[in-house]
Amino acid sequence: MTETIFAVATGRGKAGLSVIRVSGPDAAKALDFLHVGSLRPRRASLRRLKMPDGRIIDEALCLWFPGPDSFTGEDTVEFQCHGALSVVALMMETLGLIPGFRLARPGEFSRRALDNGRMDLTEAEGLADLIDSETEQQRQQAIRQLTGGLSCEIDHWRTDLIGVLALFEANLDFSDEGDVDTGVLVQAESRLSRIRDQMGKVLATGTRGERLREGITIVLAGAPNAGKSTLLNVLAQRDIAIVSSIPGTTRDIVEVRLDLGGYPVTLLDTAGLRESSDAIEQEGVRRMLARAAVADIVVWLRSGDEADSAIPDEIRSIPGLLMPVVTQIDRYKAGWEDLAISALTGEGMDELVRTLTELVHNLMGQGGEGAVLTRARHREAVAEALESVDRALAVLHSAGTELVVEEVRIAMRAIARVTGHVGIDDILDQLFSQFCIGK
Ligand SMILES: Nc1nc2c(ncn2[C@@H]2O[C@H](COP(=O)(O)OP(=O)(O)OP(=O)(O)O)[C@@H](O)[C@H]2O)c(=O)[nH]1
Ligand SMILES: [Mg+2]
Repeated sequence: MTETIFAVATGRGKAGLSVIRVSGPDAAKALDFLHVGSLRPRRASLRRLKMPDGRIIDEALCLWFPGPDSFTGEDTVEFQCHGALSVVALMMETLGLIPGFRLARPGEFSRRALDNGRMDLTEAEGLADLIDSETEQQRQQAIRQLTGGLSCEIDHWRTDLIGVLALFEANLDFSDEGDVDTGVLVQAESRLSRIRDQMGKVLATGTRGERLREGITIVLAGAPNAGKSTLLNVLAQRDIAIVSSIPGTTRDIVEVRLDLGGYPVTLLDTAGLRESSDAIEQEGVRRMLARAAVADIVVWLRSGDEADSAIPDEIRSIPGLLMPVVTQIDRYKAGWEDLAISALTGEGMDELVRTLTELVHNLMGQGGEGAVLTRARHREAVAEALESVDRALAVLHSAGTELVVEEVRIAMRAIARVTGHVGIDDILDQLFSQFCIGK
């Protein structure tokens, strides 16, 4: 028996309103229990919510969504109460008194929407990403996935792969010994090649989607006094890191989250790189190198008077992008080859931000472009499907039909994992019920 669940859907703390959601077979009981009475479906009604003894809890807008036309697909009630901590606490307590009602677990409403076929796995992931999104590009990517961007692409592949199976099926029905007509082979080849190209294109977006979800890391590195902490404070527009003229001021990593042209970025201020006998400073340098080694971009800062100094090998060898920048140009007048800034006067800062944004954009791409794989599990599944399609193409003209069909089946299973669509075997069972494969 499915339990009826309830939870506060809005943020914690004092607010104008709090939305409380109830979903499950007994959701309508909440309306009786709170003395709301009957409601017209999907219409907001202002009602007094009362305790069993008749005392008023709150005056609230009440909504009734009979299943299956609700977010979860189940009967659902929503209360838009006043956002007072006291109201929310009493509502939770009162709903908990209704037999068969319990507090929802995290994500349980979405889980039920998934189980009831109201959305697929990629759409559920898109919803989670939308709620977590901090920047415009993240929002665009999440909305795209939430509205079926990736599932549409996968559905196309699935339909096309079923089409390939159907070609063989139709052919085998009419041939005696399973010799496949060359016409069928040519058609299968062209369809499989098309699927391969489409999958290849989506896979070529690589880890961009994942990067956009997680944000990218930019490390500010350089010799002591290069102006790393000053630059971090200017970019963050807050006084976060300690700045002083004493070299070796920063030892710990100082992290700040930034929105750079709509992209989420974590910016790191680090200890200045130099030989030191100070154990704490040595540890700071060790931490800087460790973070630089896994950063997406390392900005190597040098003050104007050291602009000609070579970039140390430890920094040159990092796998991420390296961007050399000359600092404090208000103090040292000369022509610089690298991008040059003064955090004090703001000279060159626009160009620095523009260049960084461009680098980040190239790493992550535009959230609104095409179908994007936003999780490693998407990438692995599509790569597996592509391998099978490749193998099917390779054996198409030489090996038996069974091998081709088997590879197509594997490809279908792999992409079905992405959307979490079960029942793929049903489609195949139906398709192959008269299929004389392996006779
Ligand atoms: N004139 C001028 N001074 C600057 C500029 N940027 C930083 N400074 C000064 O340079 C000194 C060092 O700056 P910091 O930002 O602390 O340098 P850092 O690279 O963080 O140094 P460590 O933490 O010791 O590695 C401070 O006195 C700053 O005020 C600039 O653009 N112009
Ligand atoms: Mg510093």
